Amino acid sequence: MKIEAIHIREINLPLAHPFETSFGVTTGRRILLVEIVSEGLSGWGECVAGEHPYFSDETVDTAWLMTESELAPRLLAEQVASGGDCPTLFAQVRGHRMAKAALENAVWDLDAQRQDLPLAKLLGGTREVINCGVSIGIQSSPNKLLDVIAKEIDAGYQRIKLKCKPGWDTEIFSRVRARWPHILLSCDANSAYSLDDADHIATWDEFKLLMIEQPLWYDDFFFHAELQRRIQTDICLDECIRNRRDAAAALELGSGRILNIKVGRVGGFSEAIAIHDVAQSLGIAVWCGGMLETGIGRSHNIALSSLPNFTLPGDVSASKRYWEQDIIEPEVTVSAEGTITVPTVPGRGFAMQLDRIERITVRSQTMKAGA
Ligand code: OSB
Ligand code: MG
Repeated sequence: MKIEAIHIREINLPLAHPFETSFGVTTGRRILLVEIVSEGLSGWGECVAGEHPYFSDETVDTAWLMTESELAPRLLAEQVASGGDCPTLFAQVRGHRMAKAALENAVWDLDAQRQDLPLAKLLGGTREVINCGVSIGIQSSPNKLLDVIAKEIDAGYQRIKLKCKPGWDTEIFSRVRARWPHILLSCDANSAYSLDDADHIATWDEFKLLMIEQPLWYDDFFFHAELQRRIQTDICLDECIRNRRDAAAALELGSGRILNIKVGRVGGFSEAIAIHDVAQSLGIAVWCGGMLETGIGRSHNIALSSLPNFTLPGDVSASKRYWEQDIIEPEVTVSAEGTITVPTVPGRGFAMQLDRIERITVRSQTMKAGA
């Protein structure tokens, strides 16, 4: 495909509700969006890097710099036939997977439109609906948390994930289980514990959690294997899985028994699909994680979640949980059964609200082929 221009922009969007994890509170997002223009069509991508390097080492500013100075120029200088060509094109650049993913996913988004295919189909998706859970941040009090959970269960969500950290864990799980003995319940520590906490974490087995997500260091899967041997509850890996080789190594080591796949964390759809396939071949369930995305990243997560081995409810939920008003049309909505319908129209299946995007843009740049 002949790529004529790449527009990059940063938008600022306040969250409808602050989101607190073991690594901090997010009240609004600075988000890098990329738009790839070719033959009258535009493919869009969203970079999930945060404002600070707390979840991963990338930030919106490092992603901007890498996109502008290294990645976009490669895409403009070479011919790509599909999104699947991007990893090779970007391979010389080490790391910066979230920046790479935004561009690669925009190429897939564009290719789906060119081929008149739903993005989900182009990725190999087979599901008509995806199953949705919610990730609930640390709250100001346990009672506030119970109110939030009640609301999400009423809305139909199939799985509740609680952000946790030392001091917001055992007591909280106990209160939630006392009220809802049978819901699918999990927790996500975002690396807030060490192996010294193994006996403490083992006491959570009584709460029959579906999984414990990334309890130990963000870059470790060796010590997670030791922890997994000492507890009954399944460990789910998020931060530490960067690619298909990490997935294969971690599953072989026994570091966890479930994988959270985030398309930004692993560098784009190609690698996300490869990890999905590795897990499937080993009989390991995966689910799609979220990074507080706008409708662009959210629509891409919906398409990815339609692949066959996404058997557990993911963190992909309704736009209104994040934004007063999303930047796509229609917004993402969730049914009373806690599902999202996978679009069957060509492309990502949601239109861009271009005027609104323009209004919330704080910086932008255009790069052209041959310039
Ligand atoms: O660890 O899954 C995580 C949000 C930001 C950074 C990391 C994580 C999260 C979430 C929220 O859990 C998922 C979502 O609702 O988008
Ligand atoms: Mg996580």
